[in-house]
Formats: sequence, C-alpha cells, structure tokens
Amino acid sequence: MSRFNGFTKKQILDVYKNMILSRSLDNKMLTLLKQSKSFFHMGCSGHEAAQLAASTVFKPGEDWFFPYYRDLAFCIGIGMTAKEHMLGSLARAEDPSSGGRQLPHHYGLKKLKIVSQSSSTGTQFLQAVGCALARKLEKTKEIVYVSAGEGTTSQGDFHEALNWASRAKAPIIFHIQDNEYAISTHKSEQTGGSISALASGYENLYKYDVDGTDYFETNLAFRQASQRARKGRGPSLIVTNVVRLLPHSSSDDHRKYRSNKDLEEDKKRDPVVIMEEYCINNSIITQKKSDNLQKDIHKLVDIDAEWAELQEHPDPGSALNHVYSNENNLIETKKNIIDDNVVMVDAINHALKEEMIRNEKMIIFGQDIADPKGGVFTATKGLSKHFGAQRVFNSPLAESSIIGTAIGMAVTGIKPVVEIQFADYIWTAMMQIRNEVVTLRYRSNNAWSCPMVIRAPVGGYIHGGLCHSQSIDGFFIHLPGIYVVYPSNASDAKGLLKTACRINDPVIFMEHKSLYRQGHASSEEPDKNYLLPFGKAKIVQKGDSLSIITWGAMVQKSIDALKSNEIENGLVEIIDLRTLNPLDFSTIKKSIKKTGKALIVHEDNLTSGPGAEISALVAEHCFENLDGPVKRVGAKDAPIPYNPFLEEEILPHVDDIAFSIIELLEY
Ligand SMILES: Cc1ncc(C[n+]2csc(CCOP(=O)(O)OP(=O)(O)O)c2C)c(N)n1
Ligand SMILES: [Mg+2]
Repeated sequence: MSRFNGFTKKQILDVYKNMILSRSLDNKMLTLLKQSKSFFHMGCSGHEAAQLAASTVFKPGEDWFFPYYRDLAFCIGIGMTAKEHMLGSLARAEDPSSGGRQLPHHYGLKKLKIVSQSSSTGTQFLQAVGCALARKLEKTKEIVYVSAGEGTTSQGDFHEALNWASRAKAPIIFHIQDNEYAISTHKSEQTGGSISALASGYENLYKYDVDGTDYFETNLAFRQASQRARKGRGPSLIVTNVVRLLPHSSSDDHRKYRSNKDLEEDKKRDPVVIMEEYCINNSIITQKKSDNLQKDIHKLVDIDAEWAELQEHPDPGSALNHVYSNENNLIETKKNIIDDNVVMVDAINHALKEEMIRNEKMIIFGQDIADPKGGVFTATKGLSKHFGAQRVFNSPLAESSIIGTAIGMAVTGIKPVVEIQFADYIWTAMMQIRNEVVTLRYRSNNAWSCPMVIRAPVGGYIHGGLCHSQSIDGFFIHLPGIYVVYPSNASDAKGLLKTACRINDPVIFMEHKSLYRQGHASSEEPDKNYLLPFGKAKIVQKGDSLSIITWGAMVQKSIDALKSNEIENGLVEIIDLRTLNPLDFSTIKKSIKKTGKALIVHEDNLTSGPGAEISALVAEHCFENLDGPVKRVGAKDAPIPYNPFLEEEILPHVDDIAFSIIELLEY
C-alpha cells in the first residue's frame, strides 16, 4: 500500500516535477516576452496543484478536454510537452494549438482531444456539455473536463451549462479555479454568494469546494467526481481555491489594484513551495536533490525554448487557409421527381428524414421540435417518433445552449442539425456563432471543425411584429466561416438542405416563414438522392434589359412586380441566388453584361444590408457594362411593426419593386 496520502513516492515526485516544469515554463515565457520574442503571456503560477490534481484522473487520448487559458499545468499533466507549449508561446507554424493563429495559451491538441479554445470567457462550458452528451449518446465511458476562472461563472453560458448537464446527467466535471480575481475585479464584486452555493439547486450535480493549493485534497474531489461521471451518475462542479501569483496577463500590473499584503499572503500559499515542503518533510526528496531537480528542469526548458525559437513562423501565404474545408465537392445530381406538389415545409421535413436515415450520426434538436408538436412550424413533425428521443429531442429554451452544445457534439463527429425557433432569437447564441462556430476550423489550423446546420425561420409579411419578422442575412454574409443558404421554393429547399447536411462546414439555413405553405413556393418534390450544390444561382426568368438579383421571398415578389405592371416579357432577367455565401457572382456578372442594369431586391433592411455588398461587387466588377445606377429595394431602416398597415410601410412590396424596375428601365 502506498504511504503518501494514497500515492507512491514516484507518483508524488512526478507531480512535483510537473509543477516545477509548469512554473519554469511560465518564467521562461515571461523572459522571452521581455526580450520581445513573443507578445503575450497568461500565467499559470499558483494554479499548478489544482490543475495537476485534476489531470491525473483523466485518460489522455480517450477523455475530452476544454481547458482555459490558465491550464498550462493541466495540459502538461495530460501529456502536452514543454516543446508544444513553447511553440504556442512563440506562435510558430508547428504550434499544435493553432499554428500561431491564436494568442498563446488557447489550448488545442487533437491527439489528446484538447478541443481548441477561443478567447471568449465561458463559451467552453456549453461545448463541453455537448461533447459529454455526445459521449453518452454513443455509449462510451469517456468523460469531459471543462475549466474556467471564478469570474467567468458570471457568464450566462455557465448557468445554462449546469442546467443542461444536470438535467441530462452528463459525464462532465466543471473545474472552477477561484483565484479571487477576474483581471482586477475581486470576487466580492462579482458573484452573489459562493459559486457552489449558487449551483446548489441543480439535482444530479455534485459540488466540491476545496483548497486548490492542496494537491491531495483537490485530487480526492476529482477522483470522486470522475468515478461518478464514468458510472453515468452525473456531473460535478469542483471549485478550487487557488492563488494568482502573477498579474492577470503580461498586459496587466496587479500592483495597481492589489495591496502588498494581499500579494504577500498569496505567496505563502504557493503550491510549488507547499509541495516541495511536503516532499522534504516526508523524505521523498532532500533539499539538495530538490534544488538540483529544479535546476535540471530549468535547463531543459531553456533547451526547448531555444529549439522552438529556431522553428519556422507560419507562411504569410497560408493566412487565408482553412476558413472552410477543402472537401466540400458535392455536385448537382439528377432530379428524379417523386411527387408533383410539395409545400416547402414538408420538403424540409422530408429532407431531414432522408438525411437522418442516411447518416446515423446526424441528430436534430431545438425548442419544441419533438413530437407531438414537431416544431412550431411542424418542420420536424414525426421525426422524434421515427428516430427516437436519443436522436431528435427538445432543447432547453436557450439559444446559446443549442449552438454551444452543437459545437461540442460536432467536434466528436456527430452532425447536429439544430433549429432556432425564430431567427429573431438567434442573438443570444451570437457569441457561440461569431467566436466559436465560424472560427473553429481556422483558429485550430484545420485540426478541429464543427460542421452543423442551423435552421432558422426568418422574415416577415406574417404580422409577426418586431421579434417574429426579422431578416438576418445581412449579418450572416459578413461572417467568414459559415455558408448562408436561403431557398425560395420547396424543391430548392430540399436539395440545398440535403447538401447542408452533408457538407463539412457550418451552414445557416434560412427558411422564410411565409413560404412554408405558400402555393407559389410549393413545387415538384425531388427524390432522396437530389443534392443542390451551394453557389449556383438560378435564372428564374430570362430578360435582356435589366437584371434583378434576389432570393428568398423576394423572388416571387419580383415575378409579381413584372406581372402586375404588365412589364413586357423578355425585358427583365430574375436571378434567384439560392445561397448568399457562396455567392454565384459569375451568373450575376454574365447577366449584367447582357442587360447593363442591376436591381438588387432583398427583404433585410437597406443600410449595410446584403444588397450593399452585392452592389459594391457589381460597381467594381461590372462598371464597364453598366448603363444605369445600381439600385436596391429593401426594407426601410426600422423595426418591423405588428399592425398590418405599419408593417406594410416598412417591408418591401411588389409596388416598390415595380417602381424601381420602371425607373431603371427608363433610365
Ligand atoms: C466574453 C469575454 N469577456 C471579457 C473578456 C476579457 N477577459 C479575459 S479574462 C477575463 C477575466 C477572467 O477572470 P476569471 O474567470 O476569474 O479567470 P482568471 O483569469 O482569474 O483565471 C476577462 C474579463 C473575454 N476574454 N471574454
Ligand atoms: Mg479569477
């Protein structure tokens, strides 16, 4: 039986060595920074015991990790080498976290299942829960580690994550490293009570408050929590009280807001000193051997740093690589018709069902999407009944939860196809979308990605008022890293959605609510093999005097504008873009070359709307062919009011389009 708190001498010495290594790396990295060899550092000093106590309970290569920027010692504990850390600190091409794309300490290491982390504090919680849910779904024994500082528990995502994890008994351990400061803000200004007390209402969640400078106490909590998680009994929250021995980051000077006394008190709890004393007092090591060990490790760190300095910087020519996957070569397939008339919402439902049958890794979730309701627009009707609650289920009423967990599932190979009930409520998920979904592939230098489909009912004309009428295309075409799809009819919706489900990148799939059951948006239904590739616009109507560039519900309104004003056949060409990213600019250009005039018609509001970008492209690339000003029709710059007369005033209508067509034709 081992003598030292249940550990062998060798085990304790290994922990002590890793503590010294971590501290030594911190110091070396700060030296390199002072020598202007790097630009940024976030220290781990003071957190080593808590992190190493955590790291030993996991199975590297099997379990999953979402560590935060202070987790240098944790990453060492699970197997990340000093060389790998140094490559990150110096932002070299071979930095395994990001190839120098992210700030140092934004860990990611594919072979160890350390999922690439961004800078947004707190986004990792929901991703880790999604990962844990996926591991449970696939009936593995793998468990998930996620960490953050105590300040970050003020983020809503933390509370959403605890909610979902405890509701689902997810195999996850939340590690909150409480160093009492979030940059300069003391926790007394941060949290309405102790963090574990805040979480006390969650059933299935075990809570621990431990001294994070005490390796043994902390390790005991992690051992219990990991056993619990592996047995499927549910999540744990472990708050470790630690000390922050360095300023928040290399850009901070903590003497500006912490007293000398406070800083001196922290030094008395230095975990490396505590561990050294333990080792010496228990005759695990002599003082002399300990001194020599420290010297040897510092030397090794110096050697690794020198080696890392000699490594190549990333090639500037690679800066645009990996915004998207290179493996999205889906081609258009033959259209075999199985039904002569299907409404758009049913075409979407059928596409989802066919893709679920085809890909057993695909899952669907969102608010109210399960049967018997099957979604507020019935797009998912019958799916939970057919595929079971494991693969089709209701999410909590929390959009950040939906996207955050989808990311964590997607990194494990699951294909989430999620519904945001109304696009008007996507905004609480925007941090997850903007800083996580669209950047994961890029920031991890192609090591990680999160292909998913976000279905979002959009648009107005249904008297939905301010928060059930919004268009979001303008926002989304601004985001590199996500494809933007916006069908105008049932057949296209089916082909495009099936492509979205098979593509290797995130897709936002906009479904116009007013088209769901519209006669003019219904069409013949293509069979299960039909795929419509992205970036291929459709000429809805041919013409030689003016090009209308449009999509979504505006396609039919443009057709109606011609009809209602008896505009002669063959004058106006209508292009349905079908996807806004990728944009089929070659079709636009070809058309304008013929017509010499361009009118962009969209539902989103005008200022900085999607038409602004297309107009700029037309102005730049079609200037010599233009025979008139590039014009736009869109919603007025105001919220969309409920009263039908007010609503009509704001949204673009057939008459507005007709007016612009005539004006431009006569120009
Ligand atoms: C969403 C978000 N808001 C603000 C920041 C800036 N920021 C980075 S770290 C930090 C403090 C975090 O404190 P805490 O969670 O206690 O962790 P610690 O740094 O103390 O370990 C802040 C405000 C950020 N990165 N992300
Ligand atoms: Mg803190």
